[in-house]
Amino acid sequence: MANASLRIPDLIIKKRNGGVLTPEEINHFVTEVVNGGVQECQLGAMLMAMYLNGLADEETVPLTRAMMKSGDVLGPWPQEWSGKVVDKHSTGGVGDKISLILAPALAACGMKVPMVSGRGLGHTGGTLDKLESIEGVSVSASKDKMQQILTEVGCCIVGQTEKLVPADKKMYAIRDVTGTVENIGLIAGSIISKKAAEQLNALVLDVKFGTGAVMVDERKARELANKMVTIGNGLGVKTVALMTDMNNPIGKMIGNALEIAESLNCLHGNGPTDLEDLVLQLGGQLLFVSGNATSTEEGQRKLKETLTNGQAAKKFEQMIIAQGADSEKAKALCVKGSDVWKILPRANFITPVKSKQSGFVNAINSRTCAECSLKLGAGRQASSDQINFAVGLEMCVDIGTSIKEGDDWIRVHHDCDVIPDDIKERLNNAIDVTPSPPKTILTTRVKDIIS
Ligand code: IUR
Repeated sequence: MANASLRIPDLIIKKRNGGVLTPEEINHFVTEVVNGGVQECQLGAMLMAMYLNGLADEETVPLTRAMMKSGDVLGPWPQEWSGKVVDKHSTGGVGDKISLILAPALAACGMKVPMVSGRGLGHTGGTLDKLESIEGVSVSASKDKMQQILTEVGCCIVGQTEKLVPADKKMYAIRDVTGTVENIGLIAGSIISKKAAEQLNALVLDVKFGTGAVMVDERKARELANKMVTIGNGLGVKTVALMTDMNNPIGKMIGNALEIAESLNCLHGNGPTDLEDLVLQLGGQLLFVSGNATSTEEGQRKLKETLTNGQAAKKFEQMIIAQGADSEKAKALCVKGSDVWKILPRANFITPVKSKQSGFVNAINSRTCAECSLKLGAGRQASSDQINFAVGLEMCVDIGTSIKEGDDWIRVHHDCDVIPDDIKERLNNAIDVTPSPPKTILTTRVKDIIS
């Protein structure tokens, strides 16, 4: 309810002067943002005051709660799902297809995963775009439809509706044009409000740092992770964050259909080790913190079993059918050993790029790979851009692989006749080959766990 005694200009002045807004003041402000009682210039001024003076935890928790309550929330979920409604959020990385594997694997463990996901914009790809590379799959679903899929299958991956967290939509649009995006409290509030609106019991956050991450700097990423964990727990969602290394792309594939193909391999227990490790580590934490495993190790074992016994792949098949895929095609796609390229879109040309040096692969610049993939058409530079689902990159080497001059190190899947020179040039520079093997090769991307 609007509180007539609180004037918007007074709240802006209080924050501008370094004051700490009360939950009532924050509630009033957010309510008025959605009701049209705050002018855009006032919202811009408040966001700048928040950006410059920072937000205390006493402010971020009520701010996030008010944002979450600004529109529809999912649920209430059936009583028998209590303790089982879980989700994961990633801050975005290159080749990040974790959701496509983790959601079905969790569903196969009896969890309910109402995953509201995003589209790609900029250098990282979006889970929704990847799913849409499967013909017929729709990523829009009403609340009722989501509940039906969760009842029948256990997981769905869909986009945000207009009604879910409308305050974030308004605030983000103004942050984008007022230089106030990069504030930890505002970013954390924006992310957690959307996840909390799913009415989760537990949430695991994959907070990435390194060349391919949105937040390159590890210290900043850690600050964001801590803030999100505080807010999530403050809203009653058991929240844990994993700090993960994003200096090299995840798995071997970058691009929409290519990442679906790699996800299916992983769902059948044949994924690249770094990809499977991250799925198991994130999911193991989630099963543990939600009380569905006695330890993270037990959680990991349960999930691993679903990848080897075919249950996770079956859940993926059921999920895409429930979201609109043709059932015969879905079955043909998801059966173990399937030729997925009979179903998925394939690029017209596959051209290898050769190493210019002999030695050992020391690093692969994930940001450069992502930007090249984007330029081939796998992502969008503006939100209205059309995506080419078939194009992308397929890496032939791992960190530490011994390589000779002239060996293929990456294959470019493209629809243009020849790979543009600038992409070739950039890919030539994306691989770092050294005379001796790297001193350390990461056995896991997980650097730290914050709970
Ligand atoms: N993703 C979000 O959901 N919100 C934000 O503010 C940013 C990324 I930056």
